[in-house]
Amino acid sequence: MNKNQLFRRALESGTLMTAMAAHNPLAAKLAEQAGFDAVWGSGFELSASYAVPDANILSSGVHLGMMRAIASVVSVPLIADIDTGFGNAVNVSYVVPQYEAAGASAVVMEDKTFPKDTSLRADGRQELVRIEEFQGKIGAAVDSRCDKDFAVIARTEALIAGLGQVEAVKRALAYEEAGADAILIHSKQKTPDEILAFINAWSGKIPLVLVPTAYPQLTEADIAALGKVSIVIYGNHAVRAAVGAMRRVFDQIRKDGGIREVDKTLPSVRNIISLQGDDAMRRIEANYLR
Ligand code: SPV
Ligand code: MG
Repeated sequence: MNKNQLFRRALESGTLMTAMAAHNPLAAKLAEQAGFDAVWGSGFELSASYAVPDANILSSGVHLGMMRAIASVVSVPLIADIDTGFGNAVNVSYVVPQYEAAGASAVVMEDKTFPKDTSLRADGRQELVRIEEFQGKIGAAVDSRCDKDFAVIARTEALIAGLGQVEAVKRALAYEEAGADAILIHSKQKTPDEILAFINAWSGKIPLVLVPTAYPQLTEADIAALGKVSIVIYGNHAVRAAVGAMRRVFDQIRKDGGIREVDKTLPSVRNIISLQGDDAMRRIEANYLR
């Protein structure tokens, strides 16, 4: 089975998949080694790694290039975060095949206006496009994919925009009707109540996807028990872990006036060389360098 078939089968199996965010191939490799089922090609993380806001400041080409680099080093499926699809349905028709060709197994597209503002920021500027317009964008995504196993996940930001449950459910059902393979329902409430109410009200046939950053108390066991969720995405834990670790080490080196103390706390250079794929290069060397 190829990655797309694997992802499609898992999506439809009713079991919970876990996806860890990555902003570069190294993070994706570490996520795979840790046992996550998939990699989340997070726009938030990539923006953070460029130190710019998650607001379509980076071009689709920058994100696409990173997705290609990530997909080329991991064997688990990659779910690419294409934000709003970089424009209207015409833009979506052009970018979706590019993400497919880059090695992603799915895209997640959200129903906000382009350019977007990031979802979890307090007082973010959250404006949604009309339901019909987003249905057209889903149709464009579905019809422009080459492989029917490549998944199109529609994301509604109705709860993020404060529009309430009725609007969120109405949008999600409309997106299912338009051909989406799953619905990502996002919330920034500090408790899971809002998400649990949505899941309870969900009468669609396609599975749900959650990003529990704001309500971390909801565990994988809790989510699996709900029965309607097929993917849990950990949206920004790679970049937050990296920021925390770098800060600690950099501060320690400044405090100590050198690297003697931190050196023993860090992964070895040998470990990094191994993550670079050194074994594969040595095999090529042995076979072909003459
Ligand atoms: C991302 O990781 O880019 C996401 C999830 O879209 S969030 O940042 O929570 O909107
Ligand atoms: Mg995003």
